[in-house]
Amino acid sequence: MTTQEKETNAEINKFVASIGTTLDRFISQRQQEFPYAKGELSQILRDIGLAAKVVNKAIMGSGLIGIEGPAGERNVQGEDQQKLDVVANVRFIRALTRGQEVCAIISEEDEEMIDTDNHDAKYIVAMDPLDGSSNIDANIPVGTIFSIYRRKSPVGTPPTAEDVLQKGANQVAGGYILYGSSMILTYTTGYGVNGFTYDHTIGEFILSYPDMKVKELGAIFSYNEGNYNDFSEGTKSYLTYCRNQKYTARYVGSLVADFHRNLLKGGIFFYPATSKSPNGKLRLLYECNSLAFVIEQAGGKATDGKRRILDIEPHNIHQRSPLIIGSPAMVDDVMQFIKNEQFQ
Ligand code: AHM
Ligand code: MG
Repeated sequence: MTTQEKETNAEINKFVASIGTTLDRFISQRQQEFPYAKGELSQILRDIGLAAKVVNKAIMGSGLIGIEGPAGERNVQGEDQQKLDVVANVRFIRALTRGQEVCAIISEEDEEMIDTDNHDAKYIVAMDPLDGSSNIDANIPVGTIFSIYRRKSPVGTPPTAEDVLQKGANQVAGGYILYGSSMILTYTTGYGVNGFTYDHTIGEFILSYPDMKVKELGAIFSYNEGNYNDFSEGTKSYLTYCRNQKYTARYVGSLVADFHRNLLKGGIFFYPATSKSPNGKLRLLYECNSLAFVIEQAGGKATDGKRRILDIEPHNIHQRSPLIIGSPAMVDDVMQFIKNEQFQ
């Protein structure tokens, strides 16, 4: 082969190289993991992927088209709603409703359960459509967090409170999307954790983190230092231990970003109870449970300080919970420091 022919072949090879496994193909290949599902769960994951692409586009263009900043409303938590919170909420609700496989949605942005009118659908979605949105104006990564459950009430009837108030251990899928320097979708259906990076040139999520596992012991600790004076004595002692171990402190303030980094590198994230937030700040149904399912599937642990997060029986769709989550040996260490404390 002449040098010129070799160069031509190399050029062609660049264009015919495999693009990898797309999210769609991956979901189809894993269909056999859902014995009762006839493709409905796969459709929901595809709908979430579609909404994520649309939200990503809005985030990328937000500075240009003027949708950064507050929407002038407060959500059910009494927090300022950012315009992009509203955009993300509408996009995910629309995609899930039109996909027709979800009978009810609970969202951080909506006080009540949303009945999608798809009463023949078998599934429920709990979501925080745009987590960490107070960071959006500063161009700092934000995320979406989701959990999928099977309904308890009979198919063909309107969804009920019993359908949406299920403990995290009942999840059939959980995951998150990180809108960062690239967009990443990570999810589990209870058969390991897989992460997909969005290739915007072809409009597809490509498998980039197969079968993710968190390190047994990491060296990153993540918490809001401003809350330090409110922490329990055991928590403070654990932080002293982290400093003595020369761990690295990292805190973005976007849960998805902090969680994703610690999942990849090994570490612990905690948002304990404080005097301002006596039950912690984060929401059990659409923040703690989804990430607890992911971390357990990756070999890690998640607790509220006393109980496994996934075992907590919810009584309110917007219930908050303290969260300690990450590398298993680090979660065990925290538990040693706080084990004799009165639980709030
Ligand atoms: P949000 O859902 O209203 O965005 O709030 C949740 C966010 C998390 O992403 C993050 O871990 C936490 O709030 C940060 O809280 P704080 O600013 O108190 O440290
Ligand atoms: Mg939010």
